[in-house]
Amino acid sequence: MNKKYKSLVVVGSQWGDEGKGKITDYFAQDADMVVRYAGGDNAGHMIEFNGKRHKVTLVPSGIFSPHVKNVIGNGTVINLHNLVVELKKLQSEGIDTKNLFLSDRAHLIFDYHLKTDAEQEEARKENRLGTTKKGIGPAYADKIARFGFRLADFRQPNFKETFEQMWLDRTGGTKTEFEAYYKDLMADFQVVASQIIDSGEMIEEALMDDKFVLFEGAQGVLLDIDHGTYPFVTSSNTTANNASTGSGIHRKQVEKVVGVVKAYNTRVGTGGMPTEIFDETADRIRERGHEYGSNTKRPRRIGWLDLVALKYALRTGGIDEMFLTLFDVLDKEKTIKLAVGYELDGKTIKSLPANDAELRRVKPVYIEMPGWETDITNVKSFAELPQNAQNYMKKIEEITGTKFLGFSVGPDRKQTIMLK
Ligand code: 2SA
Ligand code: MG
Repeated sequence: MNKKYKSLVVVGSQWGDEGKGKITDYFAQDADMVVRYAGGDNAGHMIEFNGKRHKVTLVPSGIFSPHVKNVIGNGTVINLHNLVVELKKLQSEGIDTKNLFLSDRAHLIFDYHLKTDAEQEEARKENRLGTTKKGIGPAYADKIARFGFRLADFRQPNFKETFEQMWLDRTGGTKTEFEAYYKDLMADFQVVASQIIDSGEMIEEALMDDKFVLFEGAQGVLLDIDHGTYPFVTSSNTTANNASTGSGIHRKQVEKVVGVVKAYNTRVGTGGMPTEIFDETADRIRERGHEYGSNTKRPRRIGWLDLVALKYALRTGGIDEMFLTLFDVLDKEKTIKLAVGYELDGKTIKSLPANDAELRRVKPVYIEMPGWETDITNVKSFAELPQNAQNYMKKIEEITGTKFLGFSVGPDRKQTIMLK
């Protein structure tokens, strides 16, 4: 059904946790390949089917569809140890992981990156970003500064010596400690060694062969290192623009971009969030939506859907169509607010300010919509939605000028409804 596209990118349109894993898994059932092009094991993608809940962090969500090849692209950062732990966990749940491939151009996260991440957060004091402490930022910093190591480097004859020098410099550890670390590293490497490939070549071949390739974004547009709410962002380009660079194909091979939009906003970590709310509505939404960090268990901040931020994300993210998720979480609300404008220091502004202090001062202009106060978790079509829920979707489309491709009313695969 979804094979009408050759390639499709699924990205988050807010601050992450929009339900990308679920939507990717839905499309993956018809796909031949699923590719992760950015981020690392800071992501947490939840997938539910046959009454079971699964989670992936670095492994693409296509792993739950046995016919799908899953590729971790060159734009990602890989913690080999955590990857092996993740693979073992999936195997223990009966999931076959042999269809996983890793780009030899992907960079690696080592113990010293984790340590630096924690130290930098500490040093930032009240300005800490609230990172996942997975070493993501320091690993990308090393990549850009050309101090990084890639999977391909394991093939270098002098890899051990070069890496030893870096490890000793960075950690201040002893040679004996290095030997122990290196032994574990090599053991983890051996687990995946036969699955290391050239991701660009593998994807290109699939596309030439008329296969359907899905690109799975991590985090969301507003956490993008360039377009997000800097400095409270992650260290990669999360937008669909990076699907090509981060996987080794060219931009024309990316056909369509689907932006996953949660029915309300959440954010985990620091930074401005104009529509944030703190009352019992926020608590109700947090509980109903299970809004806790999937890796770190941190309670997520809750807010009304912010259409100014969403329009910005649609524009910078090159999003063609939207997919509404966690729609049923709003079932209990009597009134639902939508931010349709921003005021900064008494003046109307058109879009998201680049400066975080300004973003924190922004006053959203709201419209209020009556809620549907009905359980929609068993709805099978748009027509079956209560009128007020239909109106909510239509209003978002009207204000953003972008159409919904579908919507989701619960965590299960079956609770996904396509509009066409
Ligand atoms: P990092 O660790 O350097 O990428 O953190 C930088 C900022 O990016 C945010 N970030 C996330 N936001 C939402 N979800 C993420 N994944 C996990 C999840 C997070 C968790 O799915 O729940 O378990 O807490 C994710 N990863 C990074 C982060 O909060 C910082 O604001
Ligand atoms: Mg998540």
